Amino acid sequence: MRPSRFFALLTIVATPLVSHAQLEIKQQQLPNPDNQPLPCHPVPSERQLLWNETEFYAFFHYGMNTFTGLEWGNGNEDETIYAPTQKPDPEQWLSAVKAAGMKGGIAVVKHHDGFCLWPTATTTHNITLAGNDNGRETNIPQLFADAARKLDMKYGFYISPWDRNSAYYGEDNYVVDVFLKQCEELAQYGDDQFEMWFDGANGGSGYYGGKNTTVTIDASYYYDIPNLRDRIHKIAPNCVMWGVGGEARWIGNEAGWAGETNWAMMDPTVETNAVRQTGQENSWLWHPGESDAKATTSGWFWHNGEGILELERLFQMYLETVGRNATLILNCPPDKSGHLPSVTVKRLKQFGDLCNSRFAADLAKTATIEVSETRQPGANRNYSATNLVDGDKETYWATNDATTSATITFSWTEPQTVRYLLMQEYIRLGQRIKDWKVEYTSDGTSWLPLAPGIQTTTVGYKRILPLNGSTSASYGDGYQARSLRITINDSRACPLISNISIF
Ligand code: FUL
Repeated sequence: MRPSRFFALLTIVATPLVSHAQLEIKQQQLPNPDNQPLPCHPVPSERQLLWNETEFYAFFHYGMNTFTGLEWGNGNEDETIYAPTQKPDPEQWLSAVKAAGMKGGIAVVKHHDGFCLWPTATTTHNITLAGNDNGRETNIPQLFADAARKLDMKYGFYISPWDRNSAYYGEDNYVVDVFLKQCEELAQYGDDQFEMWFDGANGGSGYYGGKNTTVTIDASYYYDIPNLRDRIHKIAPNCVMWGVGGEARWIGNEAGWAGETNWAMMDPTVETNAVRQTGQENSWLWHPGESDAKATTSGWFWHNGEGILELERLFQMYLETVGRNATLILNCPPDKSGHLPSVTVKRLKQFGDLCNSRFAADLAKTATIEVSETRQPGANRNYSATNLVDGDKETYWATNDATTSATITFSWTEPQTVRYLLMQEYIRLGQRIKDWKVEYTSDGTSWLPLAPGIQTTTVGYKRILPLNGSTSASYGDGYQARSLRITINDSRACPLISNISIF
């Protein structure tokens, strides 16, 4: 090649189509008649936003282990062991959790033992060979999806990538002919699914079609996740692929708590539980946290003598997950009859009643609101403080671009008893707030701090602060507030808040 042609080619290759500086100028020049703030990246996808709004939903661990008493079956269990004493009733499961205020549920339809609760074409290890008609004739994912639609709830399925029954596990054809096909079969039960749950567990050893051996895989590529995502999203576009699927993250513990500081961003290649619990302020990926926890006292699956957690413990979990910018998936295992036991049903109803009474009258709605600054309105959009209390998730209060600190003060003519503060950022444009505090005054002059000992750093999709600083005994006598003041000390970009409630 002649040198001049070589250098010409090099110049073309070395010149980026649009430099960063040019891109910024272009963005600023875009017409913006509504004066909308620019996104503060990364931002959630539409399906991640919808998923976040589900907030609190149930896990139903039910299957072969319910009958063997194991937590992790080996994969060699005879199909006839699965023999529900009554016809399993997913509508009963979902009705019970709806009474607790949950907005949906995920049914485990294949655990690590590989037994499938639907008549799959991929393996004979499924309900068609169950021990009785109750088992053989109950297609769990089908009934679960039907019940969710009837009850106006969201639904999805847990399908274990690890399969201790399959002779092919560890080879390519397990992924192509078994796992991906099973996921596709499940997607066919409804294009309105909100989440598929892919557990990371892989204990290695198992029956594996009689090999009784140990198989190790590298989950970072073995399950062909990009292909899985594409195939499922073609069928169910709003279905978030959880865990191994890479669209939402495990919160790093199974005890029902997220970090007080909790960013929705995280680099998924960082694998420490400490980072999963807090996320990362400066990460490149929107990777929000979900906390999986048990409502009962022993297993994920129901066992003889299974008890249910105390009401206040459940409420604490709620505050430490939903109240800390994570979603909560709370496990409520059906028993051998294929129903939730009556103690579970009763506790769930009590929990719903407790939440309804503690979060009853929203005092923010009756307050006068004063803010230190309000963003300049646009032609068809304003950013005023009334947006904080209008119940519309698409409106928000904002400051001007250059302002990253602000105060919002709620005042009443008479002192009010306050116990909880709930705040929500408008996360469609990114999670921003990184340092804030809350205070109150009862005499109108001296301000006292609230939520002692709690890190008031992040907010995110939802933050609920117990104002006495205790998540385990949060109710108490409350505080007599004539005014309550929120001070935002620092934010990654101008703060955008869609909702504030005070109870
Ligand atoms: C874990 C699994 O190994 C447990 O059996 C359970 O399904 C839990 C929700 O996830 O990693």
